Amino acid sequence: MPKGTITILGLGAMGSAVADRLRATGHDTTVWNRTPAKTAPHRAAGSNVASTVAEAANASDLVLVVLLDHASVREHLEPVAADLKHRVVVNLTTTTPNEARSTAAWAAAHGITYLDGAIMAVPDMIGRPGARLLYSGDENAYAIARPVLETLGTAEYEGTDAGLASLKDMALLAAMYQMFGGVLHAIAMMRTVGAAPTDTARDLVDWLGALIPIAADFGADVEKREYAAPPGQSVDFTRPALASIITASREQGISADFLEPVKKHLDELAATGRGGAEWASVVEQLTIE
Ligand code: FVH
Repeated sequence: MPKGTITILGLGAMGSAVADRLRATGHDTTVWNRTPAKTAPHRAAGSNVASTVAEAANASDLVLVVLLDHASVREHLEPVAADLKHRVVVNLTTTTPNEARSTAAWAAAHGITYLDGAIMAVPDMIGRPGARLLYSGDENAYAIARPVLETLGTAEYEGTDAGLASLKDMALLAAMYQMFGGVLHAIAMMRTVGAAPTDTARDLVDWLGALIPIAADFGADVEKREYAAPPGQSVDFTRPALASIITASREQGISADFLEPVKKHLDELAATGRGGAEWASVVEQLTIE
């Protein structure tokens, strides 16, 4: 458990939620933000305010970084590498796996104990049930920081490869954006006949909620690479269904841009003699050689 104050670099929506939670759980905090005005409510609530990144780094054995992106992290950490030496840095900023690995390598070269993090939550969820945070990188850093990190939400350690937390974050977000893209497509279709988006949204919550457990079946089939249909729906069954949805979308004046890539992959499977396989076998099309 780190002694003394905990430093938070970055007081945007997420950094502020992290600082609020740490204070609420009895931690002494030191904060820094590029735009100093954002530190005022934190000072009023009891945080120490550092006027430079170096001052913030030197205040604590544990430094949490909650900046916008990889570039802003490196821009602000590199000049203070010497100040961060022997400290634990947990980077909660969203980055790609390779950016995380690059920062981990940079940190290791400067004697900094580095853990990469990914936040599967919005700011309001921090410290509440449902907040899930993923970590990967230095095991020792995780062991030291864990009691503090567990106050933010469920903490899950993914492994020593610093890119793993980010990879899972990106994979789950990829699924989320595709799903919500589909939600918006459905709302757009129904709006063409005057259906209230809120009504369509209600239908979608029921529909998608009932179907989402099928993801577990897909996972099991892909794990075994067994794509028997039935019980799964075949490529040959799914292609015309998707073709009809694309046609219906266009007839309503709605672009099929979100749907066409899936149809393209199914067409390719059918064209190469794999139309009888379960359509989850499309996963094998996604690996770029
Ligand atoms: N908010 C959310 O729902 C998501 C949930 C999942 C994880 N993300 C990631 O968390 C990182 C921080 O996001 P945020 O919500 O705090 O973002 P903002 O409110 O926009 O605040 C951004 C902070 O970063 C500072 N900043 C931006 N560019 C720079 C820079 N070049 N140098 C120094 N600081 C920079 C910004 O400072 P300022 O504009 O107030 O001066 C804010 O402190 C992020 O990776 C999300 O993907 C949140």
